[in-house]
Amino acid sequence: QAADDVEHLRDRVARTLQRARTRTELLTDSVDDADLVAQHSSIMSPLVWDLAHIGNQEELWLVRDVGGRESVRADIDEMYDAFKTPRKNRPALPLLDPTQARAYVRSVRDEALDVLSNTRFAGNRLVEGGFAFGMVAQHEQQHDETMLATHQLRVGAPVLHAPPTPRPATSLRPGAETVVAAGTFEMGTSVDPWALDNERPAHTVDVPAFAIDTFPVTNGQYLDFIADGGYDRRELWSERGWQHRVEAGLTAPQFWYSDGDGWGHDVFGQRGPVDPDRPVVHVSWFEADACARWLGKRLPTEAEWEKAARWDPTSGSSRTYPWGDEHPEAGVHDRRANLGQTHLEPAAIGAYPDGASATGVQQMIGDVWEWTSSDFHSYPGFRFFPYAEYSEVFHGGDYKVLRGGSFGTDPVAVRGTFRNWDHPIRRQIFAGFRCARDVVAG
Ligand code: AVJ
Ligand code: FE
Repeated sequence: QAADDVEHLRDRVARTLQRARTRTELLTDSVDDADLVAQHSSIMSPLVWDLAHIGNQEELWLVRDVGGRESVRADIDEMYDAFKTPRKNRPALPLLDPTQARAYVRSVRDEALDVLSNTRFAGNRLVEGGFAFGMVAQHEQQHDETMLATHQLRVGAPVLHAPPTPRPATSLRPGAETVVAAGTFEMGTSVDPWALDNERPAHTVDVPAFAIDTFPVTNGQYLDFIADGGYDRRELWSERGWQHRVEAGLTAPQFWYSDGDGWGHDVFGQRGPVDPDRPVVHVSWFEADACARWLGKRLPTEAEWEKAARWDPTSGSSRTYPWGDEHPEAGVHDRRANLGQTHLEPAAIGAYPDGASATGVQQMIGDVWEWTSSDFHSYPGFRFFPYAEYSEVFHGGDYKVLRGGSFGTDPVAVRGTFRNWDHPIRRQIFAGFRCARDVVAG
């Protein structure tokens, strides 16, 4: 029985690592070498840096730490350490060229799979439940989402293609709301074996009653905000938000262009009209905050978002995903969530009724990352594990928490407890938002 469990976990780990690698290869083999080494934006790395960095992290954690083995390459750690080498300096480094980077990640993977075949997932916290392997798979998928954002920033003929998103079952009203009753719920987790340090530990949070939008805010709602002068009305913006809006000259989401009488956008090199039924994406926290105010609402707190996603009023317990504890299917069209770069855009609201939470809120996982009003802080009892640079060093910085994952996020890299964070000015990430508001206890 125990041997069966070990075999089963090894199998799942191997498949999860392979799925990440298939995605990485698609993102790095679909452009030519000149594109791979180019820096498409000063806030992004050259794709070839992401590629070798993925291999380097896998070497550090699986080959050297878990496996206790010799280095595959001991001389490149510093170059691929995100802290020692800020993004803007990366293009000037003597990086591995595309051929070397591909060979490097292949050698590391061969070693890591050998380590995997020898592990029994016991003996220390790093390997228990397959944690280090899960962490490395999530790390690669996080960079695959970052590389997808780099693809969106790159100019040139389209190289990525995907089938269309499903259509909504019925037409649904943007701005529809669900009320979540006041009371405590369990936030975070102490038991999910692949949950990262910042999702831990589970703790009880008391949340006053609130209303939350059933769907993310749509392009249609956002178009109305623009048409109503949203970008020119100082009173809708926070002080920092207004300053940024003026300095950066913001007039619409990133990648939108005005085509005379309407708005179009550029999606992975393809220009087309903005679909009013899909969630808005590529907005900064400042824009989300202003639009929520224009809608007469506000962004949800992180606790409100998680309660709406996980709390089951019948049992009083918290689910892993809005629909329950069953993992979303990877690499295929899942009926519950738009994840995994299966589609290359958010789906229209109402397209995933099977993914609704116990409280009836839809599309919380997948489609677009959702900005919350919360700053990124640690939970009570937090201890970094296994390294402080994953999240501890960002706690208390100028970061807002995002929840739920996007169409670009792999299922292994998101769940009801998963916490993402970014600077409030950032909008190259696949981020949108949904609104909430207080409800007066009656
Ligand atoms: C959790 C998405 C903010 O990309 O900066 C990748 C993930 N950490 N390598 C990031 C991460 C180290 C991280 N985010
Ligand atoms: Fe990284």
